[in-house]
Amino acid sequence: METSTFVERRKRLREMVPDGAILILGQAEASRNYPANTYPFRQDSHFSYLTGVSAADLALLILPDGQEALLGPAEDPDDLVWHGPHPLLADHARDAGIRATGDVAALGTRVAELRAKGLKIHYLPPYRGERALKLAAVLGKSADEAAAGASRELARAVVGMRSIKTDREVAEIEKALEVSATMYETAFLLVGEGRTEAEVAGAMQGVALSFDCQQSFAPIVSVHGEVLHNTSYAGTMRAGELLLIDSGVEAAGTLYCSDITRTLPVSGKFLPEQRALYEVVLAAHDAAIALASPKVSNRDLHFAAARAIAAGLKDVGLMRGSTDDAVAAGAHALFFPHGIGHMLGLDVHDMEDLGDVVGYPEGEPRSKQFGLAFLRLAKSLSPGFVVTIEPGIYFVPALIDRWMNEKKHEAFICYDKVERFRAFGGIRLEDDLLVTAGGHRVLGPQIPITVAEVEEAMRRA
Ligand SMILES: [Mn+2]
Repeated sequence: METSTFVERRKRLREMVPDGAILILGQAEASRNYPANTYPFRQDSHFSYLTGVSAADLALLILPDGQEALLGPAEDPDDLVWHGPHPLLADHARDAGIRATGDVAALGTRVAELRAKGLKIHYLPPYRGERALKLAAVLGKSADEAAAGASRELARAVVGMRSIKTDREVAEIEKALEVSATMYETAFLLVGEGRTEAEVAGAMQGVALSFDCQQSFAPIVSVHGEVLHNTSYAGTMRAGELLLIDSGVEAAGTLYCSDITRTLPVSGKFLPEQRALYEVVLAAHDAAIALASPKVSNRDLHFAAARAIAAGLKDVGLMRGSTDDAVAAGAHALFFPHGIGHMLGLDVHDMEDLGDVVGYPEGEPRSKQFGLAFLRLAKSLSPGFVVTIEPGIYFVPALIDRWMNEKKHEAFICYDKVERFRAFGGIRLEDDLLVTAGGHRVLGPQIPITVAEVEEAMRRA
C-alpha cells in the first residue's frame, strides 16, 4: 500500500485520540521449543494497519503534537551474515512515512519521560505473553496492571477506523479470496473415498504457499464437522460422509484475510438426507445475505438464518411448532449453536483482541442465551463493513444427550427423529460479504456452493 495511506491513518487516529501519547507495539518473535526456533512471524494487525511494516520488535509512538517515532532494535553487524541484505529501521520508517527513528531498548525511558510531562499513554490490550511482559516492562507495572490499564478510548478509535474498509482494503481481501478459490478447486478434485483429511489439508496449504500466502488460521478439514473447532487431520474419508473445510489465507504482503467454508460429500454425490439438510443451510446462508444492508442489525441477519434453519428442520421433521417461538426460545441452537458471523479484515476475526467493543454497541451486552451468546457481531451494518455469513447445522451427540435428558425445548425438537441423525456430522457454508451503500456484495470469485455446483466441481473427467 501507499505510504500516504499509513500517514493518513495515523493522522486520523491522533485526531480521534487527541489527548496523550499512543503506543502501538509491533510483534515479537515467538519461540516454539527453544529460543531460536520460532513460529512463523506474523505482524500485529494494528501495527500493520498503521505502518505497513513487517519486521519484529518494533514500536510506534504517536504524540499529541504530531511527532511520530518508529523504534526498533539496534542493528547487529552479524545480521548481514544470517539474514542477508535487508531493510534497516530507517528504510521501514521511510516506507511508513515516519520521520524519526530510535532504539526500542529506550522505549521504557521515553514512556517514563512522557508520563512525567503528564501525558497519558494509550495502548491496546495485550493478547500474547510476550506483549504482556513487554508492556509491563515498558510501563514499570505488573503484567496484570498493564493489561488492566489498556485504553478503551484508543480501542474505540481503532475499531471506528478498521471497521470501515476502503476499496483498497476490499481489493486485498479479494486477492486472498482468489487464492481461496484455487484452494477449494483443488479440494473439490481431491476429496474422495480413501483419501485422508491430511492430504486435503496439505494440498490446500500447498496452494496457499504457492501464492506466498500464509493461512489466516488453522484450517478445519474434517469429516467431523460437528466439532466446531476441530483441527485434527487424522481421519480417512469414507463414502457417505461429509467433509467440512473451513479455511482462509492472508494476502501476500498486506495480511488481509479470507474465510470460506464449504461442505463436500466424500463420494461426490449428496445422499438424500444430506442434500435436504444442505439445502436448509444454503437457504439460511442466502436469507442472511439477502437482508444485508446499511442500518440493518447483524443480529437480524443471525435471526433470519436461525428462522430459515428452524423452518427447514420442521420440513425435514426434526423440529416442530411455531418457527418464531422456537427461535425466540433458542431451540434451534441445538443444531445451530454459533453466531452467523464476524468482521473480517487484517484478522480473520477482525479486531477480536479488542473484545466486544468491536461487535456490540456501547451499553448493549451479549445475550446469555446458549447460541446467541456466541454471536460475535450484533451491531448495525455500515457501508464498508466486511463480514462473514456462516450458518450451519450440526449433530453434536453430547449436546443432543444433554438436552434430551433435560427434555429441553421438547415442544420444538423431535428428539425421536434427532436420535437417528447422531452420526450425521455437520454442514457449514461460509462466504465473505461487503456491505455497500445500496446493500451488499459477496466478495471474491464465485466458489461452487449449490448442490449442483458442488457435485459438478467434484466430477472427475
Ligand atoms: Mn468465519
